[in-house]
Amino acid sequence: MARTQSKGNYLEFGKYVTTETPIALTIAGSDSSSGAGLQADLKTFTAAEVYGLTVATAVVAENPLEVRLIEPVSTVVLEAQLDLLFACYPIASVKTGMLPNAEQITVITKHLETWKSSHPNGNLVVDPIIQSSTGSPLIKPGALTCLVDQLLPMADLITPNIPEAKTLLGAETTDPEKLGSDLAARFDAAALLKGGHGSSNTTASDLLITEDGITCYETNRIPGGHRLHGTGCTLSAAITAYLAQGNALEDAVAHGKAYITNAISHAFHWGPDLAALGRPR
Ligand code: PXL
Repeated sequence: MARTQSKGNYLEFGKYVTTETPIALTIAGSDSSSGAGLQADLKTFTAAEVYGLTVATAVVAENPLEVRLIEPVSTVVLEAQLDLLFACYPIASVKTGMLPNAEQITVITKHLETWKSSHPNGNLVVDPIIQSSTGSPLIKPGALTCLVDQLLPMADLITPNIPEAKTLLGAETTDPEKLGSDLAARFDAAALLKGGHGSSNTTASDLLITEDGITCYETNRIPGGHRLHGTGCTLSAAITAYLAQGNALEDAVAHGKAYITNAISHAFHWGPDLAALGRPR
């Protein structure tokens, strides 16, 4: 039967977006295969019942086997998206993902400074994406200093994996506790060291370092989970959404960890050559 009266916009599964629905923004690249990037973020926001906004930084033509082509958007296109969204939505949380070059980082930092000055309780989650899981660089090497000098000092939460943390700090150590503490101290932010690509075969642990101490979030490693791309983006997006819902950081990370663990256990699985698609049986 046709619906005659609309109460608002559909979020998902018949739930309506109301004026109470928290709003989160992702500033990220478009992943054509939707495992990572702004598609992963938007799906995650929606699943967490947060209204998601997207600012695209680049179009990435990829599938789980390869990144074929990356086209960053111009700063004019970037700025228009940021202007329009910040002008009319009460954004509770912002997540940044793939930021391909220094010019973009400067524009984004300027907009986030203005947003933060009018939203002192707003949460900024910076996921410092450096390369795809297939090894393609997603940020120009020269732009890393810009990320470190301009954007990271504004972050409330930084969510690197171990290689990203090492690069940002120019560190040799792979000790997650040391990397997390050094990042938190350097940028006066909380740091979540994502261990999804870590060395243990049996557990997947993420370490949250805040000024209150260290919390370890550990789950059993799901076989094949390390072969999925976008798990890091999805975890950071889930935390961003749960922060927008008003959760304290420790709770947002715990809910985010539960979300990604469930998502991995229901994801497509790949054959040994990464060619065969199929659902886990
Ligand atoms: O998973 C990292 C990542 C982030 N953002 C975009 C990507 C990828 C991986 O390929 O394409 C847009």
